[in-house]
Amino acid sequence: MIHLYDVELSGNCYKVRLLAALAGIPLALCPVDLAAGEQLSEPFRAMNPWRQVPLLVDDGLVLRDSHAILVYLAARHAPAGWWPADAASQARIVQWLSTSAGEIQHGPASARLVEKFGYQLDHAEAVRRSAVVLPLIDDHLASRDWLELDRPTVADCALFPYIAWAPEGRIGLEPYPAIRAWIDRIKALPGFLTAPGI
Ligand SMILES: N[C@@H](CCC(=O)N[C@@H](CS)C(=O)NCC(=O)O)C(=O)O
Repeated sequence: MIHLYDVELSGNCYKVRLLAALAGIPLALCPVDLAAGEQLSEPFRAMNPWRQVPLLVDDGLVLRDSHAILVYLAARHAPAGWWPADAASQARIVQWLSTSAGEIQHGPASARLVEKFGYQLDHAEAVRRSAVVLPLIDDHLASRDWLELDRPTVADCALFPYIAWAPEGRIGLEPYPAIRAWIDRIKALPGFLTAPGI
């Protein structure tokens, strides 16, 4: 059984739960109580010295980082299509994994950390960064249904949580009709898994 150390309100964890649900990969969820500092405990640190979720354990393999986990699960356990076989298609998807870890993390995800969880980050800066990346994504999606390869892939799973949760960081999605339509398309996929506030 594949185990995911998980926090329900973490977008990084939701990326993994979403792919698993859409691709039909059974996961055993192991909830981690961040507020109680469980990620700092000795048993958890022994598995992940970075003290972060998500953390995946599969048959002796221990993996941290949502994007590494997405690639592994899709390549190893998902039906063909979620992670393509050819280098050019893989690289096209990795563009979006980098966008997720960079512009999205420092934009809408950071704004939500401030508004929902009280983190001492610069909300105005997160709003400014969101106002750069969201129009680029909206333009990109104006002429296609999915981020790459004309089908849902791990790229869509990586970007969905923090974009769909952007309003929780006081970043409205009204100016972005193509993003809103993409969110609705993802929600309509067979097996879609929701999360609180989505
Ligand atoms: N690059 C990592 C970032 C993971 C991360 O920041 N996880 C947060 C939850 S979303 C965490 O575990 N924080 C631990 C803490 O707040 O002490 C990924 O993509 O998974």
